[in-house]
Amino acid sequence: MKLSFRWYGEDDPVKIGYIRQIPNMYSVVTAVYDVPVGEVWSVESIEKLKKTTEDNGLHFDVIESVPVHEDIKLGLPTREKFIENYKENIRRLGNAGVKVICYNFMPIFDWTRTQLDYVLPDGSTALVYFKKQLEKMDPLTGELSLPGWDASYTKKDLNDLFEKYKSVDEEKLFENLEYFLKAIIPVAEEAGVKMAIHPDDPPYSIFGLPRIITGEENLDRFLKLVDSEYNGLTFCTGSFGSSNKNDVVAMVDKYAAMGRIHFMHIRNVKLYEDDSFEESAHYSPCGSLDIVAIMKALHKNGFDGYLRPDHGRMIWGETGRPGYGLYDRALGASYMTGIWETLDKLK
Ligand code: DNO
Ligand code: MN
Repeated sequence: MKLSFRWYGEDDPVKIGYIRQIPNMYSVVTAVYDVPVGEVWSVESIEKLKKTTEDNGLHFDVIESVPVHEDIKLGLPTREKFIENYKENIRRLGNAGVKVICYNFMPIFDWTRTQLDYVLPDGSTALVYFKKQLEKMDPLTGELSLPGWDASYTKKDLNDLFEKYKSVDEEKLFENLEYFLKAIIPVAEEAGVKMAIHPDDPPYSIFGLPRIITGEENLDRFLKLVDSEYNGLTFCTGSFGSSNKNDVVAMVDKYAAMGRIHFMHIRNVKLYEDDSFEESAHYSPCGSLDIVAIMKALHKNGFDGYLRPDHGRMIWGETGRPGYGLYDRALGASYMTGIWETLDKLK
C-alpha cells in the first residue's frame, strides 16, 4: 500500500511541507483547480503541481478528481465535447506520470452532509449526516454549499439542473456512464492511467436524484461495463459504510482480490439504524467499521495501490476546510501505517 494524502494546492491551509512530515507518506492526492469543470487542464498547471510535489519529496501519482461535467451524466448531445476534453486530461496527466485518476458520477452533488461542525463528546467537531436534518433541507430554496466540492452552483443553476435530471433515472444514468467509460477507458489504457470511480456519498438517492455507485450489486455491474483493469474503483469505506446494506469488509476483500481497487479512502463512520451517520476518528472502536479487518483484507490480497485517510475530525483547535484538517487525518494515516506494519511483520 502506498500512503497518500489529499492536498488542495497552494491555497490549502495544510502545507505540503507538513504532509511530507507524516511518517511513511508516499504521494499527494491533488488536482488542478484553475479551470471550470469540463475544461482541459493546462500542461503548465499540471507541471507546476508536479514540480511542487516532487520538490517536497512526494510522488505526483494520484489525481482527485477530474470532475465529470453534468452534460456527460445527463447524456446530452453536448457531452461529446466534454468527453473529448476528459480524454485530453487523461493523456496530459498520463504524460505527467499520474497513475490513478479518481472521479465520481453523482448527479449535481458530491458528498453531502447536513452539518459540518457537529460537536462530538470529546469536544472535536465532525461532519455528520442526519436524516432528520436532511428532510428539512431544500437545495432549490435554501443554502447548500459544502466546502471540498469541485463545483459550486447558483440557485438558478441548481433549478435548471434538477429540471434536466427529471428524465434521468438510475437506468439512464447507468447508460450514460457506460457511454462515458467506453469512450475514456481505451484512452486511459493507452496513457497508463487507472480510472477509479468514487462511490456515491451517501450511497443512496438524495433529493430525488438517481445514484448508482452504491453497493455490491451495482459495483459488479459497473465493473462489467468495461471489463478492464483500467476501469476500477476508489473504495471509500466511509461512503459504502454509511449504508447498513453494505458489508464493507467483504466488499474490500472481493474487489481487492479482483485487482480492481486502485485507491482506498479510509475513514470510519458511526452508523445509526436509519443510515444517519457521524464521521468518527479512524480508530475502529470510535465508529461502526472494523478498520483492522479492512486493512487485513487489503493486505491478504497483496494490495499495492494508493490509500489515503479520508475526512478527519477537527481537533486541537485546528480551523480550515472541514474534514480536511491536518491533525486528525495525520493520526489516521499513522494508525493505518501501524496496522500495515504489524500485518507485514506477522506474515
Ligand atoms: C469525500 C471525498 C469526495 C471525493 C469525490 C471524488 O469523501 O472523497 O469528495 O473526492 O467524490 O470524485
Ligand atoms: Mn471518499
